[in-house]
Amino acid sequence: MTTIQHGLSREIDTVRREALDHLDTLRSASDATLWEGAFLGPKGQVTSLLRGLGTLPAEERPIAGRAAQQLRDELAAAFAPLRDRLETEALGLRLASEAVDVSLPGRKPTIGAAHPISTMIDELVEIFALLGFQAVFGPEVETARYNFDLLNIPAEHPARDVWDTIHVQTDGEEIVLRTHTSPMQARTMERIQPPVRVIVPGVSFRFEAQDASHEWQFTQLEGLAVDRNITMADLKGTLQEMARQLFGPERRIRFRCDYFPFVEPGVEFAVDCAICKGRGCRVCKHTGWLEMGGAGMVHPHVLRGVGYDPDEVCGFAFGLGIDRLAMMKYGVDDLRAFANNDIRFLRDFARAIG
Ligand code: YSA
Repeated sequence: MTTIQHGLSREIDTVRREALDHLDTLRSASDATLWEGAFLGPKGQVTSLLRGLGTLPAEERPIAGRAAQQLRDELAAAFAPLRDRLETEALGLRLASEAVDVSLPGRKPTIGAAHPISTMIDELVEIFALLGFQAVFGPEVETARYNFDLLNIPAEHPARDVWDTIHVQTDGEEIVLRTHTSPMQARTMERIQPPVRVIVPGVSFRFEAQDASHEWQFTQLEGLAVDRNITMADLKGTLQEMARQLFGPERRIRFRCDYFPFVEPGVEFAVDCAICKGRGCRVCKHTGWLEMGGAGMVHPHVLRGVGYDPDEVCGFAFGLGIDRLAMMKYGVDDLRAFANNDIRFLRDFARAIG
């Protein structure tokens, strides 16, 4: 053996020992990849040994080449089964971690429900439909002409102060957020001829302090019936039947004289407080009764204002507070609960009324 062959043989032995020692320490597929790169890869130690053969004298190359090739084959043979085993283990681990557990319970979708006030409106529309009333809807931003003038409340009339009005425009035509649903009385009568029987559910707005029975934005239900020979008894019977259908026979109702410029005579309509069962509480201000609305026989000025002849036709009208009806129906002691969107209240409510 020449000196050169001797040196190469030592070098091959060193690489073999190092590679085989290192092979024993491999524990994962990524360890195996690193090992392969370090010894058998294009920049690995065995490959650089083979490349170095080119620098040997021609007569030395065949022997040295065989020895280096033998090392390569030997290491590749030792490495292949180990790499296969480590790769199979890695695949097993990955499959186990990515597996879908089909026994896990699914996530329940959140199902919404109608808002209590919407439920109340639907119920009222149904009750009044059975009594022959059709639901119509009108603008929430209204002219003073419909909100006041055509309801017999001209400018400078002191009754305008009763409705704490939110103005949208004061220059030119006076525009307001409607303070009640009553403007739809004139709008409806201008459009159709008697007999008229409509209800108007909708939002109203007032610049008003809030408490358990007052909101600055609330919902009303207007009612209007115009025909020949309509009397106060028709009004009373209609509201009595509505209350019976809505609350059941045990809830008592009360009519007392009241004043509204657009009716003559006028009444206030109240029910006995469902919160304290008429004994008196903070909601009914310790009277045992809660006002639900105003009503009366349509004033001749209003009929004349829309072109009807008050000698030929007459009618009744009413305006009910839907939030207050809902308070009494569902035993809610603060009407602000309907507007502040506390999800727990709405969820309990949806559960309670199914
Ligand atoms: C009267 C006669 C008619 O021929 C027609 C309608 C009316 C009612 C009149 N337009 C009106 O608005 N009267 S009212 O000011 O007494 O309100 C009627 C009802 O709406 C009240 O009884 C109450 O139930 C409700 N309401 C009024 N202001 C409220 C309110 N609800 C909650 N918050 C407020 N701020």
